[in-house]
Amino acid sequence: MYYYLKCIECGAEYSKDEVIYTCSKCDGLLDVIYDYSSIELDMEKLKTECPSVWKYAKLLPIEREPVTIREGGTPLYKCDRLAEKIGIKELYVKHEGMNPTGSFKDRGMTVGVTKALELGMKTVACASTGNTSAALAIYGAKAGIPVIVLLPAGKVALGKIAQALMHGAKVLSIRGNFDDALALVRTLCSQEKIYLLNSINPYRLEGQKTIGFEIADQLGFRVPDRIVLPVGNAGNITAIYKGFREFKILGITDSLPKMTGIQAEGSCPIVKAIKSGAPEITPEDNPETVATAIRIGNPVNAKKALSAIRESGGTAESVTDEEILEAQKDLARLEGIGVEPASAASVAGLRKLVEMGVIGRDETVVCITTGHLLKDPQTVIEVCEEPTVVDANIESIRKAIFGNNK
Ligand code: AN7
Repeated sequence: MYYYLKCIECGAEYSKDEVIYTCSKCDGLLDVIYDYSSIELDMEKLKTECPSVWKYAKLLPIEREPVTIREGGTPLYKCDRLAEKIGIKELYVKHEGMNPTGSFKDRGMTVGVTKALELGMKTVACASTGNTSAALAIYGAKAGIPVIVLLPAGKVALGKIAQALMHGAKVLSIRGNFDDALALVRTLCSQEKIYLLNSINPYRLEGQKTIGFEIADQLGFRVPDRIVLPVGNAGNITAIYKGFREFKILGITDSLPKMTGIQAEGSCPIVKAIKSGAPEITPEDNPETVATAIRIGNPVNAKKALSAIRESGGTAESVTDEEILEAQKDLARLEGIGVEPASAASVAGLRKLVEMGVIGRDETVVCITTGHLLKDPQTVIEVCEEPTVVDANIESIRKAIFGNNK
């Protein structure tokens, strides 16, 4: 398969055999470039096979047997009760929490870890707000190679740390935030023969673009008007847009969705850049939010994400922690969809943008819920009522359920 890497800033090109993350001339972000005219898809298979990351292997930059634990193929739920509450006609939720490790990061890691093996790299590393480290730990374990993860101390949800530890990663809790951890792991990977698997690595995003493929696929090769998703490092919004663009280039679909990114109010450099029209983001030094997954002040993929949002006619909006937690309950109680706080930002953002009149009530919208409820049990304990403790007899049970009058 023919493809190469190209700098989005200066256009410099790099061979697929190079271990490189950003342009060595100008430090710009790299994109994976294909010759689409040489890609032949089996349309019969595309229309009949169940969605999964590797269903779309002809559009992925991998030649060897993949390191896979069956990622992708997550459900796209039609959410009529939630749609009614928000006041829009057609709402779907793509629940990425149903991936093997409970987040969308598995899509990037099945491709990224396979690429590490292809390049002959024998150790992999990342910085993470949690989910990336969980996914890397698991795919590294499956591949049989050592994994190093750098986490911001005290700011990673319990379920994610549990995964990184149990699957055998070397877990370093650093006294600093995610942005500090990312800078450090980039230095480490430049000094040692360790493969960097944060989303600055363009191959990660190739795996994640399959979310776009799957949404079109699951809607019968129809494209929704809009995709709404949480934004942290801004890789996923970039990747999903690329997926939709590729399906359009290949003639499988005929339009593009408006890419709409949601950030937490205390951590929203992309939103500020979109609202001010600035060409670049201004990093935030002390990002803070209950949605620790997206507690990121200096998103590395900002340049790509700003283009995706602007080019598609989308937008970006911020939401408060309270709005996030309310949306988390709505997803859970109206639709049976259990998500971690960052994921609920998508629905909180949709509600706000509908109320503001920015999103039309007749639009077909897909919200991406990026991570599973069980990733962050601690926040659940803090925001839900405690269990009622009762004596082990039927009278006490009845009293607890019905009160005194029954
Ligand atoms: C649940 O794990 O950055 O905008 O280190 O875990 O592509 O960064 C997590 C990000 C949204 C944001 N929702 O996606 C990490 C990390 C959840 C996440 C995002 C993350 P990007």
